Amino acid sequence: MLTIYSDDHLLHHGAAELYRGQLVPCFESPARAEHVLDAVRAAGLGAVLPPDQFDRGALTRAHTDDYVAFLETAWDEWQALGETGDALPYVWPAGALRRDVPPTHIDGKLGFYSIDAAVPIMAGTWGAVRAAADVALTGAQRLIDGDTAAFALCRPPGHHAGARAMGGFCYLNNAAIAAQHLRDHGARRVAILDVDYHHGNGTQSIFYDRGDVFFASLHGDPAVEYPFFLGYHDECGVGEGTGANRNFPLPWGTTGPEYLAALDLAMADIAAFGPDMIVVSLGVDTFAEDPISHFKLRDNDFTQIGQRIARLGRPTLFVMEGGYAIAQIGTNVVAVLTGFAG
Ligand code: SP5
Ligand code: ZN
Repeated sequence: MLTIYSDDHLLHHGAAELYRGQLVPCFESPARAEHVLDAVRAAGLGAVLPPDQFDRGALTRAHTDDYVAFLETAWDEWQALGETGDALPYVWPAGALRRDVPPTHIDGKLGFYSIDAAVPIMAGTWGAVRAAADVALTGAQRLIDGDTAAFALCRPPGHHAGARAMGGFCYLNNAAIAAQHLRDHGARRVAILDVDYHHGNGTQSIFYDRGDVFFASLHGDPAVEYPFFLGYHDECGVGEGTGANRNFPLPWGTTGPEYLAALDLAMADIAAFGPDMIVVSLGVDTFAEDPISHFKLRDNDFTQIGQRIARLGRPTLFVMEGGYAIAQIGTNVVAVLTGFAG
């Protein structure tokens, strides 16, 4: 299986995020992608290629133009204040506050265009984010050109980013941008399977009213887990998207067999939908030793996830999302990919 990868992710290296009243070191680090790349090479998975560059228009098929413009200029606006540390939001238009008037000051924009404070912006963030989207788009293009599978080694991840909001370490929604690219270039129906530990709130919201892109997610129950405010079982889609969204919230402590039983249900839904192509939001923060998560999956479980996805028999793009057990992130990702490749 081909892997798409760009060194430009190194440009993004957040210092801290707000958690339980403290600024704590970012779990989402450059070392994550380096470990995955090392494991891909060690396993002899296949060629590793740099991404092609895609037009900005491919980004605004999944995000609003004003949001992309915000990401493009946020660091310059922050720096113009004389700040040298990472830009972070601190106030949000929640509750009865107005969302209809975009602020002009960068402090207001940071909150207007985010759902949380786990999204530091520094000098290289936009370059890294843009490259990650190109990595996903290049993988999608390979499927269009006839490859049966590709691995987009994206960093930063994307599935918490909505059409006009960053959050949860995510800025552009790489999986959503790739899925839309598949739709725009030949696939009539696309299914996105999100196996990251956290609910893919951004991806769900982008396609929630769409009948042509099915979204299924297995994740920690939002009653007790980030992102808390989306990802429940009763979220089934709206309008033309009714029936094209499926959530499987699972309790803390979920084991491999329990997880795989839920995955079989998601697989049946995807098969019934009848997609031409599949996008997998591949997070391995379901791992038993993940430092911020509470599932109990082991390496053999990851292999079985890959095997089950392969049974759908459709061209499949894997897009890297979360996973914070640095020492094992590579072997867990490669277990899914080699399980798929057989
Ligand atoms: C892509 C992805 O996996 N994003 C996850 C975002 C999770 N943000 C909330 C993390 C809460 C951190 N908890 C740290 C606990 C350490 N004891
Ligand atoms: Zn996650």
